[in-house]
Amino acid sequence: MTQTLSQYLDAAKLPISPELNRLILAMAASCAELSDIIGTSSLNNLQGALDQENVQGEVQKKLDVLSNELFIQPERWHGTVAGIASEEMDTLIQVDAKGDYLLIFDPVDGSSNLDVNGTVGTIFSILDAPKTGADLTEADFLRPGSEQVAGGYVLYGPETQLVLTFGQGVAIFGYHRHKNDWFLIRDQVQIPVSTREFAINASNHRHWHPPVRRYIDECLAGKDGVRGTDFNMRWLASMVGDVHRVISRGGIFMYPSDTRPNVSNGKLRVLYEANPIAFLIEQAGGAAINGPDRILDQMPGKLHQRTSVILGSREEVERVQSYFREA
Ligand code: AHM
Ligand code: MG
Repeated sequence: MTQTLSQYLDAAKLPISPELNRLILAMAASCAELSDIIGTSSLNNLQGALDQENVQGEVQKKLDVLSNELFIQPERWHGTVAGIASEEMDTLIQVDAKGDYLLIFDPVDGSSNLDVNGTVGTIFSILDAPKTGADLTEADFLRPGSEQVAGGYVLYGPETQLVLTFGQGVAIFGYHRHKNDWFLIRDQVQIPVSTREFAINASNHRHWHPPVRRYIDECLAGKDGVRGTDFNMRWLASMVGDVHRVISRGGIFMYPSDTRPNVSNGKLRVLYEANPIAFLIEQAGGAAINGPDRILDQMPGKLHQRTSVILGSREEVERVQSYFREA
């Protein structure tokens, strides 16, 4: 077998502190635990919804809550984490005043897939904690995605994989259950610059803004339209799954804002989903925008802020961006 995650993190080329190294290993170990829980969830009666909603008014699944409880256990982080913000919690929690980092996550993304045994994932983002010694506030988490020190996701698919960046390229690791360890699968992953594959929830077509409609209609017209070539479509309703396909073989993924009142700022969240995924996509040579602008330049206004998301193979993302700028 190739390099383990731990060996990869120890390699001198990475600009990471011993604390960040420990934090990433703790995150990988926590996700391996969650992978086992998800992998036996029907057998253990952990499928289905709870009779409660999260702060964003979304019905919570049993596994949304259980996974969140798993990740917020302070002893997991060995003193490396000062505070946590999660998609499943109303507000931040303080963990360890001496911790160097802020940890932000969506514990189970794509949780509508749980009941059909479809792909889900954990998405995480890491920021430097403020060094003031004062209690953390929401404002400490409200920083542009370009300031992330690490970002990644774990995909619970046929194989459990960790996709990780520290701002020096993207590496993919596979979890080997019997060896209880993570092994490097690919390093310096690059997304093909061009693609003929798009991912969007097409049932929202009538709600889309004109630049999105123009782009997708041109793809659908295929050989007979202005693009002069046929496109393929995929949609898993699991951002991690759809993004993993884009990272693996190229493509464009879109969850744009639209005219529905609850999607006027998009559906996906800046801190838990858009920022870490945009960080990975850019590090793999792709592009990630909210329409006219780069996702990583956005200054979030609140913890649960949403954003429009368009990302993937550079040529297609730039084409959509030009449609937004023309509009
Ligand atoms: P979640 O964090 O509540 O699971 O919502 C995010 C998910 C993404 O994984 C996915 O891309 C999107 O919601 C699917 O939404 P839709 O059901 O509208 O197609
Ligand atoms: Mg999510």
